[in-house]
Amino acid sequence: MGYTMLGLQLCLALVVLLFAAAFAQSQHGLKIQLSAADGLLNGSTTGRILVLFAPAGVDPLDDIDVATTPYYFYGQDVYDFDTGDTITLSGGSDKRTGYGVWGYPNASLDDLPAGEYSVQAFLNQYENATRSDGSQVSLRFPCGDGQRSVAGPGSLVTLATNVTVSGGAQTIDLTFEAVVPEDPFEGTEIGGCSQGNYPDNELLKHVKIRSEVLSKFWNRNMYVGANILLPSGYDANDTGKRYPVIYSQDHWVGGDPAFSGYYDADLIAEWASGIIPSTDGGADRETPKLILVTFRHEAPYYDDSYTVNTANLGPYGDAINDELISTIDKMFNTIAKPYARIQEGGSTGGWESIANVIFRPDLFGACFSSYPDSLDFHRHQDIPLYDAKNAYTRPNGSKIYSVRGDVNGVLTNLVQVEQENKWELTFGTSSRSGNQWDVWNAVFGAQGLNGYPLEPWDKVTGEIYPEAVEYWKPMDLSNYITTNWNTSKNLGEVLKDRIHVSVGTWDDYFLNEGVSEFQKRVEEKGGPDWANFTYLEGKGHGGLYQGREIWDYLFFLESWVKDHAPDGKTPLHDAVTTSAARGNLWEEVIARGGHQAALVRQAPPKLQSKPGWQGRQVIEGSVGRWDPGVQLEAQWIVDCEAYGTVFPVKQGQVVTLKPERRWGDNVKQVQLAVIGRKRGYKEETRKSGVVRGKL
Ligand SMILES: *[C@@H]1O[C@H](CO)[C@@H](O)[C@H](O)[C@H]1NC(C)=O
Ligand SMILES: *[C@@H]1O[C@H](CO)[C@@H](O)[C@H](O)[C@H]1NC(C)=O
Ligand SMILES: *[C@@H]1O[C@H](CO)[C@@H](O)[C@H](O)[C@H]1NC(C)=O
Ligand SMILES: *[C@@H]1O[C@H](CO)[C@@H](O)[C@H](O)[C@H]1NC(C)=O
Ligand SMILES: *[C@@H]1O[C@H](CO)[C@@H](O)[C@H](O)[C@H]1NC(C)=O
Ligand SMILES: *[C@@H]1O[C@H](CO)[C@@H](O)[C@H](O)[C@H]1NC(C)=O
Ligand SMILES: *[C@@H]1O[C@H](CO)[C@@H](O)[C@H](O)[C@H]1NC(C)=O
Ligand SMILES: CC(=O)N[C@H]1CO[C@H](CO)[C@@H](O)[C@@H]1O
Repeated sequence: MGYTMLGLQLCLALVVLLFAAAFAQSQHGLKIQLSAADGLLNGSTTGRILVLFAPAGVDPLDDIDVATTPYYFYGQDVYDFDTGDTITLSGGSDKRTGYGVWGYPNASLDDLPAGEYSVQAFLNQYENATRSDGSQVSLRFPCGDGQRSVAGPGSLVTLATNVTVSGGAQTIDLTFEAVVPEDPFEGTEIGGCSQGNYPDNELLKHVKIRSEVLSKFWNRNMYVGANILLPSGYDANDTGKRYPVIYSQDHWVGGDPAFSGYYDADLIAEWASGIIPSTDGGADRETPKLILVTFRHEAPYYDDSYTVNTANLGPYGDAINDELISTIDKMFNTIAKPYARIQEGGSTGGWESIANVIFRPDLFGACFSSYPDSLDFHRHQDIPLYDAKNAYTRPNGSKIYSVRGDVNGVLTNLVQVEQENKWELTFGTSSRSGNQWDVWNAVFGAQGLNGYPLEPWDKVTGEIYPEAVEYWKPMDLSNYITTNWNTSKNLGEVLKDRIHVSVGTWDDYFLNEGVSEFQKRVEEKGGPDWANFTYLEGKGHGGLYQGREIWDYLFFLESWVKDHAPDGKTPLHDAVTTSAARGNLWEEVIARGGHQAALVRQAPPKLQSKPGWQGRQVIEGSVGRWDPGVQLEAQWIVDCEAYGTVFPVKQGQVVTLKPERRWGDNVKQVQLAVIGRKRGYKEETRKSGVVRGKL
């Protein structure tokens, strides 16, 4: 055998020098220099800087919407920033790694038009965390503000300054002078950061618990809470009189005294009085006797957790469903049975309500889900995620839209997926903007090798990575149901008649598309009566299930509970509330999508020799396995020296080296070095073992 693999015989660190990192820093143009006032910092800090340019005289925080035109803002990650340090922002980011400036609407600082501006900078401070699966991330943790993308509590801030931008070489010096304080909060603090319990009144109660499972995962204290509205006539001591519970899923509601978006102050007054005055001259009615609950689960990555177990956010499903709900059941006179627990909500809450019935049929009876986030990723909003190559642009070159609306009676496309993603990237790299597309990446996908969400497409180019999308399948709710239709979970039987979805055909975010895809796939299995779908013609995003009025809706939900009670018309049988039908189990989620899974999917380059050219041995190499989206370049190394030029390679590509005649019969050592680069990943060089022998 002429060749031996000597994995240990490496050419030391020499090769690293072969890849000189080419960070293109702009030589001229605009520079922003930032430092911190003496005494401000408590030690070095890591986070995201955002520099905002508004028209002169305007508060830079006035308008940072995606559709803004005359406002410009630029972000850059910062590591270990300390008193005495100066950070300089200039140009645009290095395209291959994403380190450097990224701005909106123009990526590079060099593209900021000359003019008069009001300028202000913020530094969103991250906290480092080592999760129980070993992954390490720097993130902003909840602080009672619903994950504000900029200027959240704890951010460093400079004064807003008038600046004339010349369009030529120029340096703007800014100094962080203060820390954004926590939002005003009245109530009983538990665990800090204004997420505590707001003042109770007779019927509105607040519960907050330290979650064991989340705190264990994050290696820090993590909390979840609930706002609980009791019915009029509720008597805590009369434990024989028990009530069904409506769990309304929604965004961060804080301690909103109106309880949540759709119960305004007037409704709360009627609720408290127990009487709904007649509006049509008929008799007054008694309010429905239900307990209404909303959750407070502000999370890393977003203003809420999506109420499921995910590898990026942690076991929020278990924290809310097993820890918090059982606490609520102990504290209040609930009927703690699936038939008397309804999940409902719209949009994010629409997805959460249906997902919780699908994953926890042992806990909840039914869902009434309105205009839910994508139920089926054949349409993720309007992106055909499984079939498309690009999330931003269709094959014919037209743009994929994220937002549309009724403009004078005409359904008009308004904001592109590309604009929103690039806008988000300004607020945070690695899906840390605290915004919508990023939290979907976190909730639906796995962890990347870098600990952050394994993004389904390149945030800059829109190129879709099918291998990353594959990880989304367990959160594709029709895929999950149909693949567990007649497994031991038996979802075809278990979920029948329990799912109700309502959506407008003009949904502002194209969410009716995902509902149709979901309906098509579950009905292929279960027929037209398996679940109930309502499409409201010409209606956009918003409102209650089927466009109902609030009292009508609550009576309707109450009637579902009555019908499915043990003495009702169609009792919910134990067979369909069995714990064997549970899904989204934490151990499975973290095993499939956590840090260990990320490590296992990596492999170093590997060489083998094959008979080839003129009877000599040709060396064939694999470039190894890397995360989806890692861009690769390779370099042959012969006898510890670079051989030939660095050449681009694709994932999965086989590369070959043919020995040269002039090498004669000399003993040669051959090795393959591959360097990987990805936005948000550290550059990494991996080397094959050495193939050694006569060439
Ligand atoms: C330093 O720590 C104090 C006390 O925790 C806090 O109030 C302050 O905001 C911190 N400063 C910075 C710059 O983070
Ligand atoms: C900044 O510019 C605005 C608009 O031109 C002006 O009203 C304001 O007084 C200026 N502020 C300072 C501190 O000069
Ligand atoms: C936090 O993590 C960052 C990397 O994201 C690292 O640069 C920094 O040194 C860490 N800070 C601390 C205090 O460990
Ligand atoms: C900056 O972005 C705007 C909006 O997308 C665009 O119209 C303009 O051409 C860009 N400017 C430069 C210099 O690229
Ligand atoms: C419930 O019982 C406790 C003592 O067991 C008593 O202090 C309280 O006043 C009672 N509450 C009502 C509403 O009757
Ligand atoms: C491109 O394709 C989309 C989707 O198939 C279609 O709706 C659109 O009209 C096409 N646009 C052009 C310019 O052909
Ligand atoms: C599930 O359905 C498939 C196809 O209809 C069938 O082949 C399989 O035996 C069924 N499995 C169970 C557990 O009933
Ligand atoms: C219970 C329920 O939501 N039923 C609805 C089923 O869907 C039809 C429309 O397709 C509605 O009219 C029903 O109200």
